[in-house]
Amino acid sequence: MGRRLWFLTSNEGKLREVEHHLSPLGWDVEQMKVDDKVPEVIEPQASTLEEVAASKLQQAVEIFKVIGKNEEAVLVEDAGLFINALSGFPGVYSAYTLNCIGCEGILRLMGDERSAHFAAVAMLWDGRNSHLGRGRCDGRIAERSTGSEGFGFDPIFIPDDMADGSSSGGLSFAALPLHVKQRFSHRGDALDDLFSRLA
Ligand code: ITT
Repeated sequence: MGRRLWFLTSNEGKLREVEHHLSPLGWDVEQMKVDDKVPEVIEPQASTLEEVAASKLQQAVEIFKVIGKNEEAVLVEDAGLFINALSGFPGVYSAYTLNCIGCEGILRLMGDERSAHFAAVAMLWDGRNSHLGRGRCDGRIAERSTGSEGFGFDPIFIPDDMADGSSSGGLSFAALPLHVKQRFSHRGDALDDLFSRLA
């Protein structure tokens, strides 16, 4: 049995990807719940993913303190889609934007210039200290929505080919199986950055 890691997230897609990435490294990832419910987190109005992640982590640790679990390991993550032609929008407002206008709304805002990136900040409380990892995936906004895997903006994001030769073959994240998305993903990258600092 691995070491337990509580992940505070309400997003089942993120949960699946984090489990997939960390279980081979010996972590038992469990969604953080209190009384069978994911605790509600207040996301601050902030201009960076780092600030949002730090606030989520602080709230997670506070909740664990109240129930006497503050020596356990807790993970949070904040991510966003940054579109160059829209000056980085939706960025830290990605969750709100997805709820309001969805992938189709983003497609309607796009012109010829379609470059974009996903970024993620993962933060871990190891029971004593906090640690941070950053990840990024460059790519472009597709002409239309495709694929049924993944979540969020996956149907409209096509990752660039990587330096190691990996290519999505022009497919969106939502058209790739989870283990292939993880090779490109900002989330996998942020987790690798974070856990390499712990090693
Ligand atoms: P938490 O409970 O973990 O905060 P969330 O869905 O609110 O879950 P964020 O605050 O990090 O997550 O919001 C990021 C938004 O960007 C959200 O709408 C996601 O669907 C989207 N997003 C983040 N990573 C993504 C990915 O890998 N693929 C597609 N969309 C992604």
